[in-house]
Order: sequence, then C-alpha cells, then structure tokens
Amino acid sequence: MAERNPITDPWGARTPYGPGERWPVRVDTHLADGLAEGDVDRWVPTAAVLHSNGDGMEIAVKDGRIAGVRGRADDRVNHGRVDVKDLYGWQANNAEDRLRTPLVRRDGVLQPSTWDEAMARIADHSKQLLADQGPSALGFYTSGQLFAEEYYTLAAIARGGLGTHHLDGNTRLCTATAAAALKTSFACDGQPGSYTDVDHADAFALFGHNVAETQSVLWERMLDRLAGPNPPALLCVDPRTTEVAKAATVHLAPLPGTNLAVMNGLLHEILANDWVDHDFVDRATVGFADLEKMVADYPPDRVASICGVPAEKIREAAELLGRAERLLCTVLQGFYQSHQATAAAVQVNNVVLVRGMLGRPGCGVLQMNGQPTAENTRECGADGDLTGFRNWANDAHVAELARIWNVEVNQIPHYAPPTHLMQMLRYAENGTLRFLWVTATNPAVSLPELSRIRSVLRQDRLFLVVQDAFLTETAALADVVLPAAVWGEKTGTFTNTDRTVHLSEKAVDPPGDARPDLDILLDYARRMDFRDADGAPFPPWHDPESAFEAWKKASAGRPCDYTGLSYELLRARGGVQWPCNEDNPEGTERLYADGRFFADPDYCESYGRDLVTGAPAEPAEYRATNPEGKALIKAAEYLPPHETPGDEFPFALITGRTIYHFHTRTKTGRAPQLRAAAPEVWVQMSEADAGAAGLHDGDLAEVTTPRGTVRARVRVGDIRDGVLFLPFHYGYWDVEDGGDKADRAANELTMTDWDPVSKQPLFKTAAAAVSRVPDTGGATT
Ligand SMILES: Nc1nc2c(c(=O)[nH]1)N[C@H]1C(S)=C(S)[C@@H](COP(=O)(O)OP(=O)(O)OC[C@H]3O[C@@H](n4cnc5c(=O)[nH]c(N)nc54)[C@H](O)[C@@H]3O)O[C@H]1N2
Ligand SMILES: Nc1nc2c(c(=O)[nH]1)N[C@H]1C(S)=C(S)[C@@H](COP(=O)(O)OP(=O)(O)OC[C@H]3O[C@@H](n4cnc5c(=O)[nH]c(N)nc54)[C@H](O)[C@@H]3O)O[C@H]1N2
Ligand SMILES: [Mo]
Repeated sequence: MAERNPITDPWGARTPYGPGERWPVRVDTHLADGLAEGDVDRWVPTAAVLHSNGDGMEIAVKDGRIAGVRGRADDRVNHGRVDVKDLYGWQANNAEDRLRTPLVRRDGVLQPSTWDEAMARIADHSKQLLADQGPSALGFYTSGQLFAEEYYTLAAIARGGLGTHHLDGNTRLCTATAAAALKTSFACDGQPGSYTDVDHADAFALFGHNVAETQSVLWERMLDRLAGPNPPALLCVDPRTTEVAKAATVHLAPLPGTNLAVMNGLLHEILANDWVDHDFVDRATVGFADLEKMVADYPPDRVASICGVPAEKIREAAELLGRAERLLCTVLQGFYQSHQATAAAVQVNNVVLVRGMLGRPGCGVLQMNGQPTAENTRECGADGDLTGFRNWANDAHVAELARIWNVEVNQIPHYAPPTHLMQMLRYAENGTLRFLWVTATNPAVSLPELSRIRSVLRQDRLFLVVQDAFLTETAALADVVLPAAVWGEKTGTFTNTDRTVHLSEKAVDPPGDARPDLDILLDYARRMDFRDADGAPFPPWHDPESAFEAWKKASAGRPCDYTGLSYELLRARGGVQWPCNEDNPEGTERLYADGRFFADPDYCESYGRDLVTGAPAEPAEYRATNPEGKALIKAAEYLPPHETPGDEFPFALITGRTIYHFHTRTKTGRAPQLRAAAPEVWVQMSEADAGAAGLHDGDLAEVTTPRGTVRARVRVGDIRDGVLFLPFHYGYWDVEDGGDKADRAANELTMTDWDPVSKQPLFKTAAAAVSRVPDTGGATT
C-alpha cells in the first residue's frame, strides 16, 4: 500500500471497532527528509501542542536538533496517531527566524540587547510603577500554551508577589466559557468525561465543534466507531456542512447567534416526551422545575423560526438525544464564541443531567478545551481563576492559598472578581494600566477589532513586554521582546481536555540565547526581590520539578489534585488523569461517577452567575438553593445578538479554523507542507449567496463589517445560506507584497463584545457585506 499523504488524507485508514472494544493502535510518524527511524539519536517523550487533545508523541532528535515525531502506541489518548499539524509543525522549532536574543526599543527601533539589559528595563519599570501608582498599573496576559509549572509561577508572581488583580490568559478567548459552563452546572471546573467514552457511547452530539479539523485524532476515534459494528448515532450542530456534518445522522445548521434557542427547543422536546431520568434528577440535581418552566416557551415551531432550521429536524435531533442510552456530548467554539455563550453551553450540561448521562462509560460531556495547556492556565490560576479551583468569593479559600504561599492574605487582591482581559484592555486604553507583559500569545492577530487593539498596544504610555519564539505582529509593537524556548526545548507538564497529564521533556537546546519561560519569570521575581512573610525569596522554587512539587501542594485536597503524580511516575506511566492522589493512585477516569459533585458550599469553586446578566450569585443565595452540593440545572431565555444582519450588512459572519493551521500560524506557517496546504485566507459562502452576488470559486471578494474590510478568495459551498465563514489564521508577519494581502486578518472585522458570564469575546457573531473585487476573478493565489 502506498504511504499515506497526511495533507491530502489527514485522517488516514480506518481501524474499525465496536462498542466496549479497545481502540486499535496505529502509529503515525514523520521524519525529516531522508531520515530513517534507525538513524534517530534519541526519542524524547512529549505530547501534542497544536490542539487540546493531548496526543502522546515522541520527538526524534538527530545531531542536537528536532528531526521528526512519532505517536506513542501505548498512550491512552491517541493510541499512536498524530494530527497532521503535529506531524509537520515541529519544523518551526528549527526556523531560521527564531528570536535568538532579547530586543529593546532604542530611539523607536527594536534592537538586540543582553538579557541583563532587557530584564533590568522590565524590573526598573515595574518598580517605578509600583512606587508611583501601585500594583494595579501592572498587568499580565498569558496563554494556553505554556506549561503548568510556568502558569503556577506566573500566578504566584502576579498575585502573591506584585499583588495585582490584572492577570488573565488567552483562555479568555478560548475556553473561558467551558470553565464558566462547568462552574455553573457543577459549581467547579473540570471535565466530567473521558475520551474512552467514545469507545462506549451509542450517540455522539457535537455542538459548534468541528472536531474533524480541530482535534483530528479524536475524530479518527469517532470515525472508527462509526465504521465499526453497532455504530453510534451522530448529531452535528453547525451552520457549515463540515466533515462532522457530512457523517452525521442529524445535522442542524442554525443561523449563527441562535444556539440558546436551539438548545431550549431540544430540551423542550426531551421534557415533552419525558425522556428524563427522574430518579437521577431528583437525587443529584437542583433546578429542574425552572428548566421545565423556561423551555415550555420553546416549542419546535417557534425555535424553527428563530434559528432557520425546520421544526422536524429539531424533533429528530431531540429524539436522537432522548433515546440514546449512552450519550456523549461535546461543545466548542461555535457555542463559546457566540453571544449567550455560557447560557447555551450550560443547556448541553442540562441535556446530560436530565438524561442522567454522567459517570457511566459512554456517558458524559466534554466542554472542550482548545489549546494544549488551557486546562493548566485555569487550574493554576493564571487566568481569572483562583489557584487550585479555589473560590474567589470564599475568604477561607483565599486565606488557604495565602498560607500555602506564606504571604499576607491581603497581599492577594480579592476585593472584587479578578480583571478579565477585555477589561484590562479598557484600562490600558484609559491609561490606568501602564505595563502589560504578554507571554505566548499574539493578540495583535487573535483579539477582536484589530484596529483598536493595535492602537491600544502601540501607545507610548503603555510599556509592552512580549515573550515569544518569533517576532510576531504583537512583538513588533513591544518595548522589550524576550526570546522564549518552546515545546521540545524545555521540560514541564500539561493537561489535556480529559484531564490527562503528560510530562513533556526537553529534547534539544533552544536557539541562541532563548530561555524557558519559567527561567525568565523566576529571573524577574529575583530582580523584583519578592519576599514571603518570613523574608525568604518568593517564589521559593527554582526549576521545573521544584515548581511542579510546589504546584502539587497547592492542588492538594482540591478537585484537580496532583499529589499522587511525580515526574518519575509520569515518565513511567505516560498520561495520567487527575485527580491522582492517595485515594486515586491510578488517576480518575470519570468525575461524578458516584453522583457526588464538588459543589458543597464550603468547597465549591464558584457560587455561579446569572446566565443573562452575568451578575455573581451571593454566597448565602447559593447555600440556600444548593445546601447539599448537587449539580445545578440553570435555565435561560434566548435573546438576539447585538449585531444582526440587516440591509447594509446582510450576512452573518463567522470565523474559525482549518485543519492545516494553528491560530496565527507562527508555527504552522513555518512548516512548508502546512503552509502550502493553505497559503491564503478565503471566504466560504453558499451556492445561492455566491450566485446572487455574482461570485464564483476563486474570485477575489471584499468582506466588510462596520469595523473593517478583508479581501479573500471565494470558496463556494458547504455552508448555509446567509452565512460567511473566514479562517482567522492569516495575520501579516509573512506578507511580502502589500498587494491584495494587505487586509486579510479576520479580526479586522470582529467586534468588541463578550459573553456576560464568561467574558469570552464574540468571534462568531457579526453582520457583514460581501462584494466582488472587479477584474480579479479566476486566478487563485
Ligand atoms: N487545525 C486546528 N486545530 C485546532 C486549532 C487550530 O487553530 N487549528 N486551535 C485549537 C483551539 S485553541 C481551539 S479553541 C479549538 C477550536 O475548535 P473548534 O471550536 O472545533 O473550531 P472553530 O473552527 O473555531 O469552530 C467550530 C465550528 O463552529 C461553527 N460555528 C460558527 N458559528 C456558530 C454558531 O453560531 N453556532 C454553531 N452551532 N456553530 C457555529 C463553525 O462553522 C465551525 O465549524 O481548536 C483547537 N484545534
Ligand atoms: N476571529 C477569530 N479569532 C480568534 C478565534 C477564532 O475562532 N476566530 N479563536 C480564539 C482562540 S480559541 C484562541 S485560543 C486564540 C489564539 O490566539 P493566539 O494565542 O494569539 O495564537 P497563537 O498563534 O497560538 O499565539 C501563540 C504565540 O505563542 C508563541 N509560543 C508558543 N509556544 C511558546 C512558549 O512555550 N513560550 C512562549 N513565550 N511563546 C510561545 C507562538 O510563537 C505564538 O506567537 O485566538 C482567538 N482568536
Ligand atoms: Mo482556543
């Protein structure tokens, strides 16, 4: 058989299996041209970093450089398979244009410097601001792509060292809604389910989740079930006819911005047909009566007119959900990046709760993560969360963390909920935030309304530090640029969507003077001379393993308990699911298997928020409604988005991903195979809409919203009428000619608006117009 070309055949050959069987192994490998497995000097264990699936891999090292990757056959997540981006993406590590020295801005120009000069500038500036304005002048914007050890260190520095409330992650753009939905329904973050549920389910339901392109190995697992005996039913909810939709038993293609109405309609049918596990609902939940009352207003006919989906399809979808015996639901950006994001994602939890689909093999919900290490940003508290899934509104939890850090409790700011990113940007815009340190994210491409973002980041009065492997669009605006070691060049742990923790070992040295993020952060802490209550240097750890040991202590007794793990154990065992502690030495496959939750008022991470306004619930209110710590069923009414299609902007614009690129392409754009597979931005539209606009495949079109314009080649088909789709991967770092590439970042078009509960910005709700750019038809770029 000819060898597979992963670009043209990204999911490879099927290895079918039946319910309850073990998913067969298939090991995928890609090595540098001409290299054979036998030539490799060393194989170094790690896991995938270009999505959240956590696929176990090994890095091939040849002559001190990364020279390929191979899947780990024994890994619980992927059974040897490797996503196409991971097969090729490692080449970015070896790119010629890696940052090799720090850069500082002198006379308006970024110029090479020493580490000492760069770090001294940062520390001096910090000290000055602390003295003049206090800690609220300083903020940190981090990632879902560092390691747990690094987030824990950043949280300790920002909250325990400096005492600023302004620390958030790009998880705000990514999985803030996953966390918010889990906190709403279970009073705590953490995925109930496990990837092995795919092996047992008799129905999959994917809500705004294009798993085929965004977690392709998980899709391979699903495809292998679909190709095997007794295949599961599949529901897809997505306005595009994705690969998932093509394989689906039922495909609902709602108008963007109507997810909550769809969900209320599905729940209306599930309740009306009494496909309800009343025993489970009575025993394990509170709030069912509110849901009953709410969804009574959403009969399929009404929902059909809101969502532009036939009422009959809604009934079919509800029946699929209602009759399943082992139902696995997943949710991702089609829900999270829309308005009413948390409210809609919570209704998926409600489907699972009313159907009693928790804690058994094949049953559950994965409120998906996107980035490889987003789970750790949340656990460690490097976003708006309090370290260890503690509760900001519970003073005893803040005090406990202060004890662990040995700092005064008032050193940790907790007078208000922590500042979310969109608010930090507002403070920077207003001039109260004067220092922003960005690690491992590229906001000048990935945030909404880029013209505004550029004007905020470019201000003279804002001291901008950017820590990255490349001179990104954001780094180009910085006052100081710090060259970072990345995956493969440093050691640390990270946790995927289904709570599987992997150790990722250093395989090669970073290029030039680049340093691991952990070392850079600890260097800053020493220069700032942070001290604990006894005058000892804070944080006290000094390398990845000592940071991990410290993090374990902070996680002890919390839902994400890591105390049973160690580097040694992870080396020996590969991926292990938390909680892993004395009670669960092997790790934990499924949460809530015993119908018990982390929801006790004294223990829970969150008291919840109002789903429509986002107002936080009072502790007393929570205690009164949920004294026994059950799961919470919360209902919400549908409201239309703020910006809807109209005369001038008649289309709903959505944005998202292709299988070949990761985000702003800093890695995948530097891998020749991936770059060639998707070299330029495009706009997807339906046959009918293209016809009406006089547009054909390959024509150059202009997509306009009230914020800006993007030029993109037209791709016709596989999307519902009235909707335009743009991939958001294409920034400007590699634009050589101005030409028609000058306007190509999707986020020139998106708006400054967010979900009131999770504060996640809306990347999938905007009104747009499209028109043909004259005399440019035909030729594709
Ligand atoms: N290839 C690749 N894989 C990735 C990434 C990547 O950049 N490239 N990034 C990783 C990260 S960080 C993330 S967060 C995940 C994201 O993974 P996904 O969420 O699967 O990806 P998206 O393409 O953002 O959006 C998913 C789907 O939402 C649909 N959608 C848009 N609007 C709506 C709506 O109003 N309702 C519904 N129901 N659906 C809608 C889109 O048509 C799209 O198919 O992918 C991860 N994996
Ligand atoms: N329109 C639109 N916009 C979106 C989305 C969408 O669907 N539509 N999705 C949103 C989502 S879900 C996400 S997650 C964001 C992603 O947005 P970004 O986080 O901005 O995307 P990346 O390109 O992954 O940027 C990560 C940066 O970190 C660097 N990096 C990688 N590893 C390391 C490391 O170990 N250390 C350091 N210091 N740097 C490192 C990379 O070189 C890269 O520049 O985009 C969001 N923006
Ligand atoms: Mo993401």
